Amino acid sequence: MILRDALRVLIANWDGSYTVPSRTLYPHQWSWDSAFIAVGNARWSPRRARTELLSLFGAQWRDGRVPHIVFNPSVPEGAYFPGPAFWEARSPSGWATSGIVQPPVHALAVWRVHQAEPDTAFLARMYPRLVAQQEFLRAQRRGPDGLISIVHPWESGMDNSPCWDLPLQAVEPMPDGVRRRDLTHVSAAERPTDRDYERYVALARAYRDTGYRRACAFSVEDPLFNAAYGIAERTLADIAAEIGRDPEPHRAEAAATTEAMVRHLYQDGLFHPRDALTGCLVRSASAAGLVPLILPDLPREIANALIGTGLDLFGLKEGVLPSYSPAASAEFDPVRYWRGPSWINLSWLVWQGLKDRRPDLGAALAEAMIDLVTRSGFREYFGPHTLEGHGSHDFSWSAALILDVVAEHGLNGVPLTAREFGQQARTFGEAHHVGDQVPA
Ligand code: 2M8
Repeated sequence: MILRDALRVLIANWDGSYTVPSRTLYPHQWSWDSAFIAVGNARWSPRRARTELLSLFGAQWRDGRVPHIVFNPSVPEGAYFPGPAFWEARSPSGWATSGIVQPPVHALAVWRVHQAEPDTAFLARMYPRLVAQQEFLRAQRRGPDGLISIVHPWESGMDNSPCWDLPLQAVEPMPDGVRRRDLTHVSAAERPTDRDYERYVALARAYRDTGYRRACAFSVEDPLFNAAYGIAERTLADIAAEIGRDPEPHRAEAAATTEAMVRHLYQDGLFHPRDALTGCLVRSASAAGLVPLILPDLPREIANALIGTGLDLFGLKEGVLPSYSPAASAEFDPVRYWRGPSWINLSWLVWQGLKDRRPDLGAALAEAMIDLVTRSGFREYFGPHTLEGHGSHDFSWSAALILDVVAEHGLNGVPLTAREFGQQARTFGEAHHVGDQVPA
């Protein structure tokens, strides 16, 4: 049932060459959403997963950046704000895009797709694009300590995490307010405040006005983003080896990133963001600080300390992972967007780092993710205590990543063989197939 429901969401949100995160709230292609969606689609339609990634990278800029939104020209400007008229950006291939990026989890997705159905031609096609994506970050975002900065909260993917409250104070809000579209679809109590939006838009406009070249009033080294950058290098080493390229430089870069993160972002059992403009650590209690568990070369004592914090501050034993610790009662909000609710993608990232180090806790997290969607459907996020769904309905990465969790962890404690899973999924998928347009 859960498999069929997940597939139904993914099929309904498919637009021919990519998947919209949500038909209502997010009617275009989003960068890290497409990576997570490809991880799930790899389990039943690797071809569709490859198409999703190729179509995203079809809008890559000449400088290597992969824009965080690729706009569908047939969706009206007013359907999403800020839309193409605001960003005024176009990829060399002619797509209207935004000018900012999101965490580079795409190499991981490419590798998962290849593992599901080996295809070295696909790897060879993606490799230079993934390398260019990393080179953009090194060229334009790397600071003297070897860490990558984000220049907008939207680049973190965890848009209104309490981590950004302090750094955002340096941003002057838009004086005349902004015309939001999100509140047409979701209750205001579950979305960022108007004041936050006024700052997001002012900051995006300022960055746009530099030609998308220079950081403005916000520049932060985020642990999730840097962990994604590090695991991308580690995965690029595997991809390089598979297609006869040299994996060593990627391994070295991954190791250097882990080391820089431990030296500069780690404190008292958790990774924290650092404000690159002031040099100050932004002490916080965000679950983003647990994501470096994904880095295989993280020193064992640091990994153990992170797991200890996961147990103490994030209730890891119970499984449901809040995006921000309820113990930080002044900032924690159980229903508002990235300020506390549980998200499937964040839980999945932490699960990746946990399942080999602590299989018991990994299993609890997997069960909790399955339980959340079984009770409340494929919602965008969930109350970590009530388990109620919030944000948009039929949300793509919640559906996709659950396919991946079920394929690996099984259902109701019963492991599904790859064959059983594939059969169930394919039978339903083929019956509801819509045409894929493979990008050139
Ligand atoms: C949310 O972000 C967009 C802006 O990019 C928004 O609120 O309008 C975030 O949850 C982000 O991580 C996600 O990629 C995007 C689409 O699902 O929605």
